[in-house]
Amino acid sequence: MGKDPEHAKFFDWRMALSHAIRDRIVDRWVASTRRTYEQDGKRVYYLSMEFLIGRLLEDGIVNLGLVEEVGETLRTFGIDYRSVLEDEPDAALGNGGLGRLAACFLDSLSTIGCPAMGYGIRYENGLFKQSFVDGRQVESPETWLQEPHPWEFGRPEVRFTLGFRGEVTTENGRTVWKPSELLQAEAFDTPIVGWQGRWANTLRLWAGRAVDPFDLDRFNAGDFAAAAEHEALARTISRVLYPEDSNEAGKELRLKQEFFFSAASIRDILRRFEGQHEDLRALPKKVAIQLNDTHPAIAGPELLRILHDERGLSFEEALEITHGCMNYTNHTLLPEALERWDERLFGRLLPRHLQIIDRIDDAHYRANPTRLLSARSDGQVKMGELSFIVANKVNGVSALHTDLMKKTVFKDLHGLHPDRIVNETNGVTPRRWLHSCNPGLSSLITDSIGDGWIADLEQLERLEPFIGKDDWLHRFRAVKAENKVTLCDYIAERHGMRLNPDAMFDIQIKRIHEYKRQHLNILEAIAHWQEIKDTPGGDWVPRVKIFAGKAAQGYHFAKDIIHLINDVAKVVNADAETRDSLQVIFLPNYNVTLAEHLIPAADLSEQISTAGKEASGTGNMKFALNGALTIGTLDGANVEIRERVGEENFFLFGMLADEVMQRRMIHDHAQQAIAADPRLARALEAIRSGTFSPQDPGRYVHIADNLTWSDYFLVCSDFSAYWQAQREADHAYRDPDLWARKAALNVARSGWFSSDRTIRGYMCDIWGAESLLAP
Ligand code: 26Q
Repeated sequence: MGKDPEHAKFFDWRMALSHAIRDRIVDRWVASTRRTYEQDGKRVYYLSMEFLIGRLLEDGIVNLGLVEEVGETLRTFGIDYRSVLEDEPDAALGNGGLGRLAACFLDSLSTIGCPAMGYGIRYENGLFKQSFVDGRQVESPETWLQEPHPWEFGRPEVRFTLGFRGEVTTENGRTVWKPSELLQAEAFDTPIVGWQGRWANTLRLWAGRAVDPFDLDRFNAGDFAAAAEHEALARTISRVLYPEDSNEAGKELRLKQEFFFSAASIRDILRRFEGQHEDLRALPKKVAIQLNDTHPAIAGPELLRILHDERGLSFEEALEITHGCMNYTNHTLLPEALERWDERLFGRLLPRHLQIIDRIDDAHYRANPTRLLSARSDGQVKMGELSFIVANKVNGVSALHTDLMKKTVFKDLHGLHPDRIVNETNGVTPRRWLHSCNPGLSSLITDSIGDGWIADLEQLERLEPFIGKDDWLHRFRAVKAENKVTLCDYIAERHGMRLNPDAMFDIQIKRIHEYKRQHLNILEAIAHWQEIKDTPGGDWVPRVKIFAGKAAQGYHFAKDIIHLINDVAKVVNADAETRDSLQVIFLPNYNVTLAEHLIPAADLSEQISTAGKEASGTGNMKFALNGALTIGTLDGANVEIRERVGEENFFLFGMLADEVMQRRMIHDHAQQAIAADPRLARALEAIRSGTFSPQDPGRYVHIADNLTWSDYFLVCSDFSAYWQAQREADHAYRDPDLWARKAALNVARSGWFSSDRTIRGYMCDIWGAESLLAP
């Protein structure tokens, strides 16, 4: 780093260490790439608008097996290893579950040795930073690239020129699109190394650049600002991650981002293929493309356009090849989150693609003339339908979600193509989400069954015989207790609040959404607080309720829920009567790193979405794997978690997905529920009357009104059952051995939720890809 150790900051140590680790990764990376070329098997391309990576240094150290060596080396300089790791900013190139899933998949693809590449956007500003001012969310830009990023390799020679708008004409019988607005995509590569460094794949992120970065004529004419204007405009395309995780506004820049990275990736894939092969008809044998939701759906029409317009294949042949390569993962059934574009906006930006989409619709109709199911209708381009029609396989992300896809959004298309929809239940990488984030539990597991579980998580079931042994269970309890103390110290240091480490740590961390029902959780906390105040000396099971999560900037109701929770926390934490029994805290700026701190310390995992709304959830898996019990509805992957860990080790409550649909037919469902449960009525009244906002008593009237008069997500209707489940959790927590046994069974039986299992499923059911590692 060009510095004397005496003057080096943590930043310098981190950079020096990162470069040392990076050197060791590069060897494996080059070897993997070479092997991939030699074998010439099928390659997998994972196209995603989001990769929520978090930090990378610890990943590299852990995967190369250098933890001891690095620790010792730093010690000789008098430098603390953890402090160096903590200096790294998160790569927050995603909003939540979908982006984090992509990051876990990269880790598993490399661990398994599947030749694969992730494609995305190199956002200069990742997901906004969240802070609170008087309890309200305030956003500020995230600037992870302001300091040098040691993990990426710029590839200025890998560039593609792309265009928007312009004319579609015919030349010698071929259709030609002449875009009028050009820009370039420049590649930046990050190696993703797998467990034990046996394989490394590439994450390739595209950055926007001007075709002609500097206008010399304008410069010479003295207009210096205008001379650089091109470059500034081109760079805006990869400037910022859209912070909405459900699509509302059909923003032009968003569609441009989608086309930008999809088109650059398709060209890169074709260039690589054509470097090794002659016949484009072999493409489906060599290339599997996975669309992470509909955000890269335009990759389908773009591939088709190149094959037909530029390479001269017939439309039918081009469509067949495209269909043979493309697959689509659906992550939501919420109607407002299904991507749709106004056809005028779409046609202005991508005139040729609109024509191609019409031809896809025509071809689909001719092959299936029974019904009209088109990607373009009602003046809109429907990206879900487009993706379904183009894709070879379409998958849901949990058993329940896949089933509901067949019955709801894709009912008619599923009728036409009954073999197209498959299920691949999500998973999480055990390297980050157990081994690295929870070293205490990781060591206990390895002491008990060896370290084979890290790359073969179902080995965790071999823990079951240990759970009956008192001394083992005591060690298990001690690990959790220690993790809780560590978290208490972390929170005290950063947020000035001392939590009671003996209390049950009850944690809900995820994006703030009405369907995820953080307001159900805080309502129960209010009712619980009121009940404690009724009998202050009572024998209560102490609770610490921890919340964290960001709300989309324009989602006002979600922001009001954050404000409410912060206001409730203020009142409750200041209450001397209740403070030994109940504490509430909302931690700011939830991100991957904060999750790594929180999850190992959790006793209770809140997974309380309205049934039928959460496609899968993946936080639920991380908690179970780290020995938290779930309180949850039968939604998303909760269903499969409960099946595996055992119903007696899961606090189930609430309506089922079909009961939810029934209940909504009752026009006064909320009032009925409120009338039937005095605790709910009293908690709502406290919100309505300003108990938590005494200086501004009307602040939360609209929340109480919404819950009373509309309550689309059935918070009131599920309240009593939720309350009951919480009391069952209290009851179980009173018996520490019983609780520890249940928690340990959650760990032992969660091995199936490894993203290694998920990726093997994709390889076998969807991609037809094989590992290039010796078994
Ligand atoms: C689309 C268009 C315009 C602007 C934004 C968007 C957009 C961006 C992000 C729409 C959706 C998302 C993210 C969705 C998401 O994270 N879904 C979650 O995916 C997880 C992985 O499968 C599941 O576990 C969660 O249940 C699901 O909510």
